[in-house]
Amino acid sequence: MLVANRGEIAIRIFRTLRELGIGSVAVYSEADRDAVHPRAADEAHLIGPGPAAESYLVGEKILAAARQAGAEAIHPGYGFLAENAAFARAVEDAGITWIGPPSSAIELMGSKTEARTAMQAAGVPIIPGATEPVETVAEVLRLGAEVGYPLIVKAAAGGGGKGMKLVASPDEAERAFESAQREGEKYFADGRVYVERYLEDPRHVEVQVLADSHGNVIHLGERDCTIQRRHQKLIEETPSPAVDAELRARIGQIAVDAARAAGYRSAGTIEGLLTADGAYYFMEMNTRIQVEHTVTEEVTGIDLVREQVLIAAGEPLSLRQEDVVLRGHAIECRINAEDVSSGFLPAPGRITAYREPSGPGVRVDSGVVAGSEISGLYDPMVAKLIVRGVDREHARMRMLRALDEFQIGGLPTLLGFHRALLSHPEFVAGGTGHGLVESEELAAQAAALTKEIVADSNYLSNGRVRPRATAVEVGGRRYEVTVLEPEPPWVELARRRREREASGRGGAGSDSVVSPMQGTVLKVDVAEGDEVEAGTVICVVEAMKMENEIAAHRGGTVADVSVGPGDAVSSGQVICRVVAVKA
Ligand code: MV4
Repeated sequence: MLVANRGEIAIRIFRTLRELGIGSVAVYSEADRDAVHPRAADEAHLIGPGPAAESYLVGEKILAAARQAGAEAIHPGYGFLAENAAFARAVEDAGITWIGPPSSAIELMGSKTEARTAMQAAGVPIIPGATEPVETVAEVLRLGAEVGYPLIVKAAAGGGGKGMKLVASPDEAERAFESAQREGEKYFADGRVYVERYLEDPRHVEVQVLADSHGNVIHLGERDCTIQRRHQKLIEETPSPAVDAELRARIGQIAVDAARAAGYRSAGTIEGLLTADGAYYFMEMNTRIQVEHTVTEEVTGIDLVREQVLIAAGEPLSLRQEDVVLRGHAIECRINAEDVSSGFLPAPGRITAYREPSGPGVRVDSGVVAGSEISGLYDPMVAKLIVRGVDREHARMRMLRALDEFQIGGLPTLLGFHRALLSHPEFVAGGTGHGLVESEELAAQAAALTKEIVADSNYLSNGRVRPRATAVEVGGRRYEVTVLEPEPPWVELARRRREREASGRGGAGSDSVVSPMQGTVLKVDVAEGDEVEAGTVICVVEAMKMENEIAAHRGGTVADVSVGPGDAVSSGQVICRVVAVKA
């Protein structure tokens, strides 16, 4: 199976393919030659030449790589070609299995107005407003009179918030209408727009669905993605703090009805708005695996990518609705390389230090290592940090712990921002956080909680430190201190050479006794000048809680004992010499 994507999601998919025993094919752009994802697949194909920014978007080149690799299927991941109906059709026409929904469902959901029409016909509640594109300002005004203000004008080809304009009162209709048209034209090459009633302070609640080719459709509960910045999700959680079992069953049924009406197959997401009074409206359907699918996996125990693959292979769903059990609470933080202090500007660059958190309930989906370059060509997401806990508060505290463990040096990230956000009373209370993400207060908190990870060789090299005595003055008082500074790489090389020479490897008749392992000397049984035989115990070294006797390798006189009880010894380190007694 070829994965037409990069970074963390490509690696995420390769993992499942390995578990399924399916061979994997990566594609990579020239900019991604040193990236991790090509190394994570069984084989990798360069897509080029051409602008690297576009590589993963050129369907022809992806198909050529698939033919060259003999791939039988293509998984698109998210973004790039994932919701391109023409590409999905081209894949199927090439006799290659598309790991995703039918192209007809992608097409239907790609048009927000056609989707609204189809959903309304299926009895799925839609946000009050137009189901056809609105062609004149007069029509906007007529809808305003009908459903009331405020209104919102949205691009018909849009989604994810691009080309959205608020109309607070009739006098704003013309500007909003024209501006939304221009943005639709600019972003989607489609200037058609439509109008909805604007809902105040809603929650973004989306429902995960799975549909197989045998007519089975189930839902896996909801995700709450209310906390966003400029329509970019920053944090997602499940269950939603605003959804109880009864509401879950209701919105779950709405999502299943929506998927059925779309003739859906594969994993998909119904995005909806939930108002404070409990009304739930269909907003759009994402016909792909989403970034935040992980939180659903954590509480259901279901591998959504595995389900996608099995569904595409014609298998029935691995479980029925009544078998779905939601356990605990999961939260995902998107760790982007962005600078909060400059208004979340992407901050591409090289990661000089990198250590991921782990431990109970922690999952990191990432596509980088120390030394990786975050390119300005693609999304600046470095990693997704996902935690699960028994309940929301447990998951929240666990996330704070994991954020604290995460070390990323060399570029600014959202680690500090997320620590501030998760500590904020509004998040603790499970509120909608309207305006919070953009607030000065949170930016200041984020700055205070941002730890500078020095780009040192501790993480890039061997992690060894060496002591250096120095003096510091604190408040005018002098202290003699020992600082532990990262050992430069050449120290290790020099040590190895010394040890090689000392142990006399390559030189016959060596008289050195060396420690075969790294450990701590417990006792030394000989003194300089002692006569020993081959096999006499020289010392005892403790390693991994086991005592190891180090014996003389020949008979002779002990000389140059260089260790004592309590000393640390490294593997290959000389302990003493046994000088042969002259005949
Ligand atoms: C809306 C809305 C209010 N009324 N539509 C659409 C894309 C998504 N990123 C946010 N969208 C919204 N559509 C109507 N008719 C408010 C938003 C919205 C939002 C919704 C829930 C949670 C956070 C939000 C942040 C910005 C905008």
